[in-house]
Amino acid sequence: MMRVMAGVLAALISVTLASGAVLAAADKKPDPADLKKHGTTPAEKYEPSLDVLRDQPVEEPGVKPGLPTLTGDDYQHANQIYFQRCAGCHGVLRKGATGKALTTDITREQGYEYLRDFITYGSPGGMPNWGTSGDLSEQDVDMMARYLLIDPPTPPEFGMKEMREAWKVQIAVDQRPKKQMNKLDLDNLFSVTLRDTGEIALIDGKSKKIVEVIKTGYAVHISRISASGRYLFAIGRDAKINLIDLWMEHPATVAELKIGIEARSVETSKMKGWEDKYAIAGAYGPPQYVIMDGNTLEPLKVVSTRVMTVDTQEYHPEPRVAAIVASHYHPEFVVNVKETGKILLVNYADIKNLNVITIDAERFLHDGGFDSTGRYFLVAANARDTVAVVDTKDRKLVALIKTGIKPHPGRGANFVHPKYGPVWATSHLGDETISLIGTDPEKHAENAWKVVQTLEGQGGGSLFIKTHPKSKNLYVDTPLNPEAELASSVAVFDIDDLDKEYEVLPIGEWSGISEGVRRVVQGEYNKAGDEVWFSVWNAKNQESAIVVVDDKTRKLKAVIRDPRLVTPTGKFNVYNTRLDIY
Ligand code: DHE
Repeated sequence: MMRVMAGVLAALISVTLASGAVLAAADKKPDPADLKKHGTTPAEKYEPSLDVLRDQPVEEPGVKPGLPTLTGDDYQHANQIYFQRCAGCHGVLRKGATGKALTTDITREQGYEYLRDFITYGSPGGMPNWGTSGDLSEQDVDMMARYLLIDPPTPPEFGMKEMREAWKVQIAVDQRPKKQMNKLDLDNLFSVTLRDTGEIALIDGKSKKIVEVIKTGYAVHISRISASGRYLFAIGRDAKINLIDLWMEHPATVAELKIGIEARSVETSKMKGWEDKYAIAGAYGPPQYVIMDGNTLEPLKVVSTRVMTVDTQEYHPEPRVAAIVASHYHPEFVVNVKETGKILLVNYADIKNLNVITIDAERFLHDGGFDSTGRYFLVAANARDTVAVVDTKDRKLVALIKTGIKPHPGRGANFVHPKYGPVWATSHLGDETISLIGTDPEKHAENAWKVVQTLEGQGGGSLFIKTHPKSKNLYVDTPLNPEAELASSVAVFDIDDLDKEYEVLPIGEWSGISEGVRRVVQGEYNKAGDEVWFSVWNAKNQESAIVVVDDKTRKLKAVIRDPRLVTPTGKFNVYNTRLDIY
């Protein structure tokens, strides 16, 4: 998109802001205390970026007296910046999420200068300093301040009609193999997201060779495996799901569906008797989840998540669907709705008469996983520094537990603490701590659903924590830490002696790659639980790698370097993912 030159812009503003309410309010200035440079911390930066909605063309607003005019490329460009940088916190409709509401009744009251200064300098409340950090140019800041004075465009809907048009079955069920046609050790296969090429790589756990690279949606977020281990589901940010049949001689996509415009989560039915029957995916936009046939992806039911929030009980127009897991106790999916703070137990036994239990938890639910028994689901309400616990057997909320700042567990890590018994752990984006939460209400009732110990790791900016039932190590990554050394290494704790200082593994250095920040992200175990794999995640035009660590010795075991390994992020071992082992 073309950017407008500064001089032209200045002229435009003076014309368009020449009269009316906007100018009258423009002398209202932010508190001087707010006008200092605030750090753009990893926790502040880690917000949804609506990269796909960003690229949807939007209708230009008409010219209104007293309001700025943004037309053509400028308007589309401002809209793109908004969806990429701002909508994650302030909402697509600008009605607020973790950030404040920016509807025009508010912004016009604040006025152009106030908005411009706020965007430039940020605020102690968590608004990044987009201008002084250099992330947005002066022209961009100016354009955004004017954009916020104009009514927001309405994001597109994506209903059953659009889904059915997008649905493709490349290979019908009766044309697919009746048994596994390849010699792959499927249980020890890893599905690796190649984020910036819109692909996944299937890597053999033993030889560590890429056996297949498969085209997918844009920037796949996660892969999940059907209960039988045959089908792999990958969901792109563009809400496109690929159903991949691992039994084919060369595993490939057998069906595709797009369930919305932006999405992050997909899961398949795991209850005994319902294996592989259904799949579900949740969208960030439009706010909805979709139940599909597990073998063909045929969309069967679309359900909106637009309801009241748990706290103020006000209507939320765009609550995004975050993590989804499949219950092992009932034919149910556990659907976590971010902005409303509600956890939905969606029963798939009778899709026509859909039974949904709504559990009030806490707002801004994001990611989480089961405890070691598979009964309790623990999920981070990250902007509220809380972990919510749901009993998927008795179908109710068990606890809301305060943790460190902005917990981000991935699926979390389960192990037996030498003193407190079974615990589930999360690291944090906003501080260096690791919270260990007791998970055994039967034999360790006094410790259950409490933070029993807090460890100190390398620093904030952690995304994922990992161990394995056979391991004595607890690995904590810090890929979003601003210090390059911390971003490219992991801390390992000894589970038998958690008071001992952690050891630092310089994974980035071990990769042998010298260029780039070499962010080390998301440990994932092999099936045997004796190796842990880390992504060394560089920019698209730089080399990336996967580093394999010998879990017993904590020494380097192998480095996977391959020109096809572009921006590897998440890795999903078939066996561990399908059985929820983490
Ligand atoms: Fe993720 C899990 C959303 C940024 C890699 N991420 C999840 C889940 C959600 C989510 C809702 C849980 C899915 C589930 O369990 O069903 N992620 C978001 C965002 O909204 C956010 C903050 C910004 C965005 O616009 O997407 C975001 N995520 C990232 C990244 O920057 C990462 C590191 C690289 C990338 O792909 O963009 C990233 N997210 C991952 C991974 C998982 C994940 C690898 C699964 C981890 C696991 O072990 O289960």
